[in-house]
Amino acid sequence: MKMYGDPGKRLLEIPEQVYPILPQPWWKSTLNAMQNNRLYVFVLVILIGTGIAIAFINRDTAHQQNDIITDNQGWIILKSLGWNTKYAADDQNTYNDGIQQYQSMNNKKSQLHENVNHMKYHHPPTSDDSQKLSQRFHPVNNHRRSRALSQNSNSITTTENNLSYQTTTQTSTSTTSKIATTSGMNTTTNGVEINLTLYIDTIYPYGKSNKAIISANYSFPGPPIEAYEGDILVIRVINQLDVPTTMHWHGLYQTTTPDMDGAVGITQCAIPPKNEMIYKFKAEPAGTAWYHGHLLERYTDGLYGPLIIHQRNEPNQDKYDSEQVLMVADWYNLQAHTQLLPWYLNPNNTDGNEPSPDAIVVNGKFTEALTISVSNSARIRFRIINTAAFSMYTVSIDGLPLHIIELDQVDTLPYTVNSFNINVAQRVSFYIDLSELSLEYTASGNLSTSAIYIRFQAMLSMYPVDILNYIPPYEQQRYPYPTFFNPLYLAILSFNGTNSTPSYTASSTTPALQNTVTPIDTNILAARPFYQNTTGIPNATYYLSLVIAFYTSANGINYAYLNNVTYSSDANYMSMTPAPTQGITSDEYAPLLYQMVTKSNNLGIPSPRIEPGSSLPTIQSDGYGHYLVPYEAIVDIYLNNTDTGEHPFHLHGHKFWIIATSDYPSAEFLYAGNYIQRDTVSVPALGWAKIRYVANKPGAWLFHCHIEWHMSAGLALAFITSPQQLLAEGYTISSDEQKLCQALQKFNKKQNSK
Ligand SMILES: [Cu+2]
Repeated sequence: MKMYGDPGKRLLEIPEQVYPILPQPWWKSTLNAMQNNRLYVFVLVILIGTGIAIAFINRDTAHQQNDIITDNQGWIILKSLGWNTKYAADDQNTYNDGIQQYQSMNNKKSQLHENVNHMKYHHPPTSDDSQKLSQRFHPVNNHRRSRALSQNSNSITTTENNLSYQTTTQTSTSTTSKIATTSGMNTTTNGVEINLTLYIDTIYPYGKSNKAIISANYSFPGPPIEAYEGDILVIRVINQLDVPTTMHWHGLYQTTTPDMDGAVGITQCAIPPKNEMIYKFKAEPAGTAWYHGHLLERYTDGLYGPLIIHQRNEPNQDKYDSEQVLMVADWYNLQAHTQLLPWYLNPNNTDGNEPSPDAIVVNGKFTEALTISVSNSARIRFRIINTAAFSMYTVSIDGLPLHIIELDQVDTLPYTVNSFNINVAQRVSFYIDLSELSLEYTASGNLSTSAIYIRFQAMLSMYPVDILNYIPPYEQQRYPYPTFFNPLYLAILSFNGTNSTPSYTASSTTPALQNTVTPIDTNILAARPFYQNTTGIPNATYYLSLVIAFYTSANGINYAYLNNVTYSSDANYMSMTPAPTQGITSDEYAPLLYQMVTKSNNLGIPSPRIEPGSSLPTIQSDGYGHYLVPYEAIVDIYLNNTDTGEHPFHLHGHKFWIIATSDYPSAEFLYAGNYIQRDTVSVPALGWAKIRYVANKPGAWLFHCHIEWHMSAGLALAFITSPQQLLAEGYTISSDEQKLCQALQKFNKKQNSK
């Protein structure tokens, strides 16, 4: 794909095999079929006719220039990528299903262009809007804050980027001038505004399973979004589902835009069907981020995609020539929210067993269906994103050392490993150099091969059952793809440019490599930050100890608890405990962030106080999972895990230092003053993790286990950071945000009266 406004220059190499671009694969399949059966000529004629008709309909509503498609309002629609055709072409019924799906999808798409014009909240940002947003961003405040921060932390913040809101190019509604605007990124170091559209709708790429995938722009996974650090992303999320949804931008700071975080119930109301929300935020920090639905279990059913933020000078740029994103995830044959969750949170599920995944997918493809074709001297940066609902994986490539250079949007010095673990929501970048390939894996070596396996090995210790010999009680049907879970996923790296497959059989264990290590821990604490911190990290000023536990509640359901509180949110349809009657409450139509404004003096959360166990004041909660954090508090959090599973905890809007874990306690002393920062920490089973973060952003920030099932079981809390500072910075609830809540209320009322 091409970078917007930078035609011809490929920043991110995504081979067609990984993200086949429709409709070419269908034509190919049809042509192949034609050779076998003349009946298909008839089908082809119908298809071409339909295609011409659709093209004609689209002619006036969609403008196409090179790779960039815009709608009739000038919004960029990212191309549909990532469609899987392998299984659809495998048998006749599935193939025919697929053609029908594709046709109805195209019809739907052409209708969309008309529908959006009549939407209540449809409006591309006008120059007036940009001005209003600039005022709300308070660049002067940022300037002060980032200077203050740079003295006591190793956050990499440049003041010139914070000021870029003032220089943001005004958006125009004309298509031609929009493209001209984005091309400005070549000539200026200030961020530019990138306007994108994501249609959220269901697709059925695997015909026989009847599994509806929630897609962004009719793509699974969603299309890659790319920007340079400091750019302003303006992303219009249009909900074409028949249920509400939101979008969370995982790993983004959201400095001065706490309302753009996408966490339903925390920072916004859900977007009801046939409504939209325009997210506007700065692309920072640089690195591998991702976007995903943040309501119910939407992302388990496919709603996720990569969000890559480049730097104009990448620290390890001289080590690689091209890039490749790999999103690894659990595949479930059944719908997450309507079918799996009712089974999971149920008195009959006494052990609280999580639903077992049916397969592993990488970039939407099943094992051995994904081939990456390169030259035999390629140097590639892989960006691995674990987008699974449940599983963690060990990643390796046969015969190649992996040089890790990024963890969760933090650049590291190259750290060479044989393999590494990645837990849910974590990201790891590494580069490979094919000139380092072990001799036996080359064409002239023992194996005489010109392709090798990229391996994702699911860690079996995560699963509560013997997953290899287990049929979940809710599985009633066999599907054309593996119903029995195969823990070893193989992608193919072909290095003679002909899509060849490996000439050898993959062993069940990672082949040993000389001169490499295997990291001690899942968080890879031994990797060293690229930007060495000479002044150390700030001392903690506050303390919080959190005990992770799972146990059966009075209603017989196995819930998750942080300090004996299972997080309950009406907005997320998690309503196990009675909501508080005063103070900050769970309100579907008034997210926590809005309540910080409307009742800032009446939140009902005590201030920090000294408690046994620490000389530092302990952060307090209201007993419902809302924790009040003073502005610029430096908080040490101890996570004590009483559960037998490893839990990936994610903090929205912030990075934190990982000081040590029970898997690597000596890290605290070995790396004193220069700990690695991440935004997701894997807390070892029956172990602990110690992290530290600076509460430098007023707002409501979710802190939760990223295993989707555990989140639904209540393993979450919200940090309420300084309502006073939020007001002092001039934050107000916009009229669009209020309208969205009203629209949701209206939608729910209509649903309830049905
Ligand atoms: Cu968990």
